[in-house]
Amino acid sequence: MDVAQSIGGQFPNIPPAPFSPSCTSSHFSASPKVRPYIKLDVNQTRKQMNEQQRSILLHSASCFPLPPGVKLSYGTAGFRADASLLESTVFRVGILAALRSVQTRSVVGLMITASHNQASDNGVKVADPSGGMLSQHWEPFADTLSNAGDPNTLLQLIDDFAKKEKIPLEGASEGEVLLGRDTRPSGEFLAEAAKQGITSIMGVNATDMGVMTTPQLHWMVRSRNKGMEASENNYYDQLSTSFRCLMEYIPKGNRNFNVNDKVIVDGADGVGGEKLEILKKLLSDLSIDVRNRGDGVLNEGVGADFVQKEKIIPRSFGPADVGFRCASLDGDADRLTAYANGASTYYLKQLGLEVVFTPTGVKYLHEKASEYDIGIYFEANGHGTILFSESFLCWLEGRNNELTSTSKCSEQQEAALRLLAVSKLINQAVGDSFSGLLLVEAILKHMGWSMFKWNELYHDLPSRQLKVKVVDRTAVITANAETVVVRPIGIQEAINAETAKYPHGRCFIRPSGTEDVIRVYAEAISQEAADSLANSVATLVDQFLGFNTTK
Ligand code: 16G
Ligand code: MG
Repeated sequence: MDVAQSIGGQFPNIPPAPFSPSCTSSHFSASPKVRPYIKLDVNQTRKQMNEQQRSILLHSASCFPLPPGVKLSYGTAGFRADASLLESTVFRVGILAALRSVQTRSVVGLMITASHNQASDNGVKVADPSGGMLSQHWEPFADTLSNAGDPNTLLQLIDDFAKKEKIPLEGASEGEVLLGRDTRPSGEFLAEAAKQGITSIMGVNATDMGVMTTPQLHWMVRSRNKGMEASENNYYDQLSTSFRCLMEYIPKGNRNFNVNDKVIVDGADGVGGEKLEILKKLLSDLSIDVRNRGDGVLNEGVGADFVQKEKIIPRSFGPADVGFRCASLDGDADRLTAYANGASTYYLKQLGLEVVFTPTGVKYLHEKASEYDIGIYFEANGHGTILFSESFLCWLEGRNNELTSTSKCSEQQEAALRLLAVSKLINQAVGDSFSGLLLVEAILKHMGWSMFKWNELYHDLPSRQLKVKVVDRTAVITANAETVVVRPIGIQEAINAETAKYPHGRCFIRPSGTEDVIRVYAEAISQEAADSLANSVATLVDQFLGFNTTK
């Protein structure tokens, strides 16, 4: 079943397509022109439209040459690099997103962000019609397309791929790509390149949604394809309404228990801070103090990644905040400060829950979680969400209707209503720091737990994460959801021997999907032991693969 069918997608109402962009500089205007009507017989039309398509592509591609020496890969979550190198890549991803929209006859998303990376970087990724990440079988095409050396090669690649994937490019197709970007200064000119790429495929429209969080864009794509209202205000409305509903159903005994209604949020000086300012105005039961709203440098000494990796409080937080609940978002607001390591796995297993591992990356977790009625996924770095299957939600709606007629306002019905509200509060398309934050607040209130009580459920194991520069990170091949290294031969045995020296020690290495490094992660019984294990294994990595600098 293709994606459009599986989500019951409805084809959007699409305005006239732009036609034949002309370029005078690399940033040209995207004002749509109406396609002229040419009256020919069917075969002639097909040929004529193909030629139009070819010439549009050749012409626009010549405006976005690949900078010499640049070779990028789609990676774990799209392309990322210094923004000055990305214009051509973003243009090509625009083409790819348009082709995906034509193929699936659905709305697709294109997000320009480099998340937690430094402000001078940027990146681009595609949201599939389901609202999730781009289908993995399109990733090799993303790589070859973005690295095509000249317009003719690019055209040939598109032609071959369109044939293989049965994407109709005769000009009679329609499509729409929603375009979002974070607050990086380079976002605006890269969005122009994306528009040119999108509109280079005839019949496809680029809808610029402006500055938004990554989860907002994914949510909009999903909602549009489900035929639901999908504006930014609809998003705030859904989150605030479901949060209010959860507040209404707090068990009576716990209503006044959690005295402190304030939470302080570090917005990473990115898009999350400014958008949270809008959302918070709609929430009456919670007071959110947003810091690092964009007045400092994005991700510099702030944000979820900084807090998790450096284990330091972010800028603008100090002794006066001790005792308050605090949270950090990342640069595009799809992460909420770290909440998982080996100790949480152990705790969940003790509760009798099934715990499954996947390789690193939202796309793998999301896919696995969608196999369950309720699948909760999370990464140690703060990505995660909860997925409810369509069939479970359908059953729950039915159960709720049944209870309305037999036992309205019973505890059972309140439980059903709560679950339904959770399924609307938590972003079903992708991990979302806003919905994660609000759900945590609702659960603490529901349970009548203070932050201290919550913190006492289990104790995180001390851990350390390091990165090591190596000659070629692709030389590291892992298996079993990245828990075992199979290449280079001998390194896993050396890691095992080192780890065995530490009580409760665990250590994994893997090539990063976003940086040219090998990541080393270690856990042990004390911070000193975790640091020491991580350092020893980093030395091993350097000996096996590196420049041998850590002697
Ligand atoms: C990206 C991924 C994230 C993964 C991280 C690993 C998405 C939206 N994000 O941020 O899931 O944990 O890369 O990066 O897919 P690393 O391989 O450099 O550690
Ligand atoms: Mg992010």
